[in-house]
Amino acid sequence: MKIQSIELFLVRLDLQLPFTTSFGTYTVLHHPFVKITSDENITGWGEVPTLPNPAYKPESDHISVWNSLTQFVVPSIMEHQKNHGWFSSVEDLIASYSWIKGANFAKSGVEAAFWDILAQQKNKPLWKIVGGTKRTFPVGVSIGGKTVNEVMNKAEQAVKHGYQRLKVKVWPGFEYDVTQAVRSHFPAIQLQLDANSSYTHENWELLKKVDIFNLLLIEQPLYDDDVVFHAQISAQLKTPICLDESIHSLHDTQRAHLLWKTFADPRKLIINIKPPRVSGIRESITIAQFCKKNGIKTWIGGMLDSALGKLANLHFNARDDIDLPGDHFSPTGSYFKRDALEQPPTSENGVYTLSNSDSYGQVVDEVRIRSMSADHSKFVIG
Ligand code: OSB
Ligand code: MG
Repeated sequence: MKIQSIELFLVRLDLQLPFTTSFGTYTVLHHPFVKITSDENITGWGEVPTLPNPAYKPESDHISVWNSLTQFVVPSIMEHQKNHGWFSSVEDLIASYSWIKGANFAKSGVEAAFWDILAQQKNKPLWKIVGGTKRTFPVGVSIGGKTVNEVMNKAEQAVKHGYQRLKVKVWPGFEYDVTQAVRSHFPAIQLQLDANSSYTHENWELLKKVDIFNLLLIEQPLYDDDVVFHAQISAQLKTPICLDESIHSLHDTQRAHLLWKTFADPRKLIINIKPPRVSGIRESITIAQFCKKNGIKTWIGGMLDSALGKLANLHFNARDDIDLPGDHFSPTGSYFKRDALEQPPTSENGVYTLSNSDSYGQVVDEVRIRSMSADHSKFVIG
């Protein structure tokens, strides 16, 4: 594929309801969108689901991602295009910027746009291009509320919409009452918790109190850069531990597997694969394959993505090495007052069915994206 131009848009997204995690409450997000135009005049789009600050992880905020894209990632791609004339594959694209350490979120945006073009060139839905086989699968929702009441309201809405899996945000001191309330109202629901790295050596044992609630998993209780201590505490909990923040690559996944084999039990390790956190779809495929081979369960987590990012994740979910329900949307539908696509993907009773149309299954309306953008940059070859 020959790349003619790469454009970046900084899309403003206003949340319908505030979203609270252990690291703060969000009301407005700015997501970098990448548009690649090929020499056949096919345009591919990718979203980077950033947060307003790096409280979740380093380089997950839109300011870092915009810098990485404009200063390093996009210039490296343009340089390769000038020197080599084309890109023979996704691997070739990745090789053009692999010298850059980190910047996974930024890299994932250009990779997503590239996959979108590949799917359009082949007139196939994205899920077939990324190796998917199942068109229909259950999805869940993530609930971030400041109080037990707020969480219960969102949980009730979600269950009314037919969702069968809930993920609830917790932090030290806000774990027992909220989990007990959700579990006693919905005894049969698939329930998981996400601590977003808010517990320490001093207080993680608070989680032993929620170990009795028949949970699917507890996500990232300890430090965002840790794998070792997570393996250590896994041996003392019945509930599987799921890693989010601390997994950036296949190598991190392999390290986690080795540690769980040594200190705990690999059946109690789950990986939340977020393509943007691991630099894109290509690395996500490798991780999913490794996990399947080694008995580690996986699922596709969201990052308050707009409809475009959610669609990318849903297409990836078609792979048979993805085991658990992924994050769909807010309990009531799109997270945003105005979404980046006209038709945010909806699920029927908590079950999603992928489209058979080309690529994402929906054409990106550039006029809409431009009208929602706070910034725009264009890079052209030649
Ligand atoms: O840890 O999974 C997380 C949102 C922002 C940052 C981190 C996380 C989340 C979510 C939202 O849980 C899930 C979703 O998009 O549906
Ligand atoms: Mg998480």
